[in-house]
Amino acid sequence: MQITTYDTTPYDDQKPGTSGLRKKVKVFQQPGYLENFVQSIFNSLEDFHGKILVVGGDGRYFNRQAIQTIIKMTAAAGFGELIIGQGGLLSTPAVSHLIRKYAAFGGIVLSASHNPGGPDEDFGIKYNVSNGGPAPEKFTDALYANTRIINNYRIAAIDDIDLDTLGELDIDGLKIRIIDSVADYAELMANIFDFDLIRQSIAAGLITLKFDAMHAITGPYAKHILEEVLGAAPGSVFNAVPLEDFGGGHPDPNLAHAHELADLLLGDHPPVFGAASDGDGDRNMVMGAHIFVTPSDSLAIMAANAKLIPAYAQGISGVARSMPTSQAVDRVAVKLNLPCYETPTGWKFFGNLLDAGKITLCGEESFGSGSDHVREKDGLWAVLFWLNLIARKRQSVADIVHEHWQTYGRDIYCRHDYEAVDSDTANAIVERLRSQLATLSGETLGGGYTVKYADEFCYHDPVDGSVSSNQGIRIGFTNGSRIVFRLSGTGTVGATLRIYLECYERDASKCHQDAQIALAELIAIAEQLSEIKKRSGRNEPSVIT
Ligand code: G16
Repeated sequence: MQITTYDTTPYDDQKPGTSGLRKKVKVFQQPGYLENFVQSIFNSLEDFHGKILVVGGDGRYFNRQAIQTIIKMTAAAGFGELIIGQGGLLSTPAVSHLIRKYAAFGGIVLSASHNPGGPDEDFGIKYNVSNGGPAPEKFTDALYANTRIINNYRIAAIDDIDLDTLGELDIDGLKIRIIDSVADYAELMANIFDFDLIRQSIAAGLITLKFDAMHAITGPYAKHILEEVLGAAPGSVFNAVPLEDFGGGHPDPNLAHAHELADLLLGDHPPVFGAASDGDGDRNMVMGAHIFVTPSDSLAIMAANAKLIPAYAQGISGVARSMPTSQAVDRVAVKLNLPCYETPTGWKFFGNLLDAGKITLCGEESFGSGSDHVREKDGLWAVLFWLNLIARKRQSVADIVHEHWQTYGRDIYCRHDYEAVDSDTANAIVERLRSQLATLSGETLGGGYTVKYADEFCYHDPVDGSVSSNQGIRIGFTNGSRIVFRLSGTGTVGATLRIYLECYERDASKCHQDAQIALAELIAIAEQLSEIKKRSGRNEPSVIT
């Protein structure tokens, strides 16, 4: 195999964010940009010669070109085998599963998740380690350091590979396997859930459903599992063909962007169950007839009912949530006497807890939930969990949620995002908040919200002892309410400021209030403290979820 070494110079903007490197496609198309980053990944790894690498992406614009480049660089780097999804397609949870199933050294996921795709939109690349999960901070820090000093990259002189034909190739000792993107994942799901029961409930008409794949990666997975295996009516899965630009949509499963689904579920004659997932298939939104389930509530309900699912019938070891996620799951943990961990935003922080067996279920407010079956959040897994639950409990989604609130009370929750704010303005807002932390405790804000604590979240990983500081500003009140401020680590334009708001309502008769109304006073306090509207010149958040 002929290998050519090309001289290069570093780009200074290749610091991985919350979940890998995400930039505009045009940034990735700069000469050597992708190559620098991929070579820096390889330069940060040791002892991978002859081992397996899994590669796949969500099918967005630039996916195929990037995969051809990565194949040539992988060959030059000395890996022994490449496993690639047909057409270059693999959902993020499927990559995680394949790494684990085939004991691969690691994997490369090509996706910018829920961000839009197309020549003028976003692309992304992320490295996952041998447990199947996103690389930990220690690795991404080393990777970033390597991007700052890189001076060459290596490419093997091999022709482009046919990504569409299943089968095996051997190129000068490098084995390349093009595999069915769906089969292994579908088998895994069948081993977790009671497919027979779900199938019977669908056949009996007890469950009707709609799944919006948003023209993203879960289309083929959902078509196969929900329609072909479980027997949902043809057309139950819609927007099912992955497109390079997601059909011009924004593949973010929330009420703002999955509006086709929301209109169906909140309109006349809704199905029993509705769901959507994002660009790379790791996020989920769950709805029932005339009800939206917040991701935080969904996690709590899953934890409370895990015993009804075959894979978790023997009990779960513990639960975890990211810090800005509501405290609903904490209440379940207390009642069931389970350990409960609070981690920084970013799925990578759950990896150690899952590997150590300290938790079985985990989730985030950002429409992510998952379990120890893989090391990524998993959109379709969450959908199947809910279908299994509905089939077992023979209740509507609304009844399941209301029964939960009856038992535990409701953590009324919402998130306000201010997107594409000028970076200097956003940093000044964070600094302003930071400067108030030392003196806020004990103060009473609004009409009677007394500050119990005000700090910046710092995580001490209980497994490896690593410390992650500056993970978001928290202001907790004596009545259990909370405001959290964070800068997003996944945006590609300016800065995205997130405000997470929650209050607790124990009285079930008051649990049905509109979240924006119940949280109105906290929203006003958040503005008083941060002056986001005043300083950014915005009248309202870009998105409310
Ligand atoms: C990624 C991470 C999640 C995180 C989310 C939002 O998800 O894996 O853990 O919650 O980003 O992060 P941020 O608030 O920093 O934008 P995804 O689905 O985008 O890969």
